[in-house]
Amino acid sequence: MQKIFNPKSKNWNTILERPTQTVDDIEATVSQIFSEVQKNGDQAIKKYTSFFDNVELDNFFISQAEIDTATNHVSAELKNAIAIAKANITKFHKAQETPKIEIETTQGVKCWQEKRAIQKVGLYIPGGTAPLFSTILMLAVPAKIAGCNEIILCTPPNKQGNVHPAILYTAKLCGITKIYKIGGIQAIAGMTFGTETISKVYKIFGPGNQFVTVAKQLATKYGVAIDMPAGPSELLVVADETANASFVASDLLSQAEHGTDSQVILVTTSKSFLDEVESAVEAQLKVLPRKEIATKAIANSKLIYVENDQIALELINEYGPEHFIVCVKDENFYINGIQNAGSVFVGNYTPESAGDYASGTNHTLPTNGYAKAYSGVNLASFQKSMTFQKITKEGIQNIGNAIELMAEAEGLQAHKNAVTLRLQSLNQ
Ligand code: HSO
Ligand code: ZN
Repeated sequence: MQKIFNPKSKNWNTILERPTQTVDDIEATVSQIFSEVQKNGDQAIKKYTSFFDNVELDNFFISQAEIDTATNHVSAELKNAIAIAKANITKFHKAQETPKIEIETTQGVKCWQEKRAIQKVGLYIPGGTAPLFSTILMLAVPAKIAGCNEIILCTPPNKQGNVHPAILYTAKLCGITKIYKIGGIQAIAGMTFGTETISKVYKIFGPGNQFVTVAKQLATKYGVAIDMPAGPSELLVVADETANASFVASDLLSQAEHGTDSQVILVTTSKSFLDEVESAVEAQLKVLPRKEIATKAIANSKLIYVENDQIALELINEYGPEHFIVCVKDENFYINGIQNAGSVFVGNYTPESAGDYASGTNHTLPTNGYAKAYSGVNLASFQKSMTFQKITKEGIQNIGNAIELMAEAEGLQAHKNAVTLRLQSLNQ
C-alpha cells in the first residue's frame, strides 16, 4: 500500500485517481453486438452466448422446474440468512414510500405530485468469480415495493449452461418469474431492444464489468434509462486512534477482494494507526481465498495521513467514495460534514459488509466520484414522479392574466389564446 503523508491539496486529484478504464476499444464491440441483437434478436444472443460464455443454448428462459431444483441446492442456513436480509431491506425501502403531495398554489389552482412505478424493469446480475445473489435482493425488493409490473432478470450461464442455485433461489423468493441465462453486452442489448424471448424494458439496473457498463451507457442512447454508471468498488475509511486497526484492515480487504481494480483508501490523523493498519492488512491478506485479487487491489491502494479532521473531510468530499466508513472520536463532525458519498457506515461495529448484505440499506451505489451527483439505488429509482393539476373557473381567473402576459412576452400567441378564450367565456 502506498503511504502518503500530508499531501498538498493541489495533489489530491492525482493521488485519488481511480484505476483507469479503457473504454474506447470496448465501444466498437458493444455497438456491433447492439446492432446485431437489434436486427437478429435471439439468434444474435445465441451467437454471443456461445462466443463469450462458451456454451450453446437453445433456450435462455429458465423454467420453473430448473428454479425449483436450484432451491433444493441452497442450504436451510443460507435460506434463513437471505430471509433476514430480505426482511431488513424490505423494511428500509418500504419506509421510503412518500405520500401524495398536494397543494393549492393559488385559490382554485390545485397541483399535486404522485409516484408511479416504472412498469418494465430489467435487472442484470453478473456471474463471474462471485455469484452476487445479494444484488437481487437490492434490486428486486424495491422494484416490488414500487409496484413495477414486469421485472425481468438476466444473468450469464456458466460453461455447463447453468446459473448458481442461490441466484435462482433468491430471484424466486423475490417473485421474479422471468429469468434468462444471458450475460454481458448481449443481455443489455436484449433488454434494450427486446427479442423473441426477452421483453424490452424501460430501465436497466445492476452492476457488471466494463463491457456491461459501456453497454448500459449505449442503452441510454436508445431511450432506455439506467440506474447509474457503475464502476469498480471503492471504500474510504476515516479513522483515528479510537478505531480498531484489525477491524479497519478487514473492511479495506472486504472491498479489495471484489476485483483487481477495486480501490480502498485509509485516511487517518494518526501516524501510528496508519502503520498498524498496514501490518494488519498484510497479515489478514495472506489467508484470504481471494488473495490474488485482493493483493492487486491493495497494491493500488493508499494510506493517507493528514493533520486534522477538517483537512480529512475536505479530501474525502473531493474524492466522493462509494462507501465511507467513519471510525473516529467525533463521528458527528463527519456525519454532518460529508457531502459526497454513496453510503456511510458509522462506528467500530458497522462493517461495510453489513450494508452489502443485511442491514437494510442498498448496496448498488455510485462509484468513480459519481456520488457527487448521483444517489444509490433506492425506492425512487423504480418510480417516476408525475404532476397533476386541476384549475377551477375561479382559479383561471386568478392566474389567467399572468399566463397571458408571459405568453405574449414569449411571442406565443396560441398559448395566450388558450387562456383568453376561457376568460372570455367566463365574462359573458
Ligand atoms: N460491495 C458491493 C456489493 C456486494 N458486496 C455484493 C458483496 N456482495 C458493491 O460495491
Ligand atoms: Zn462488497
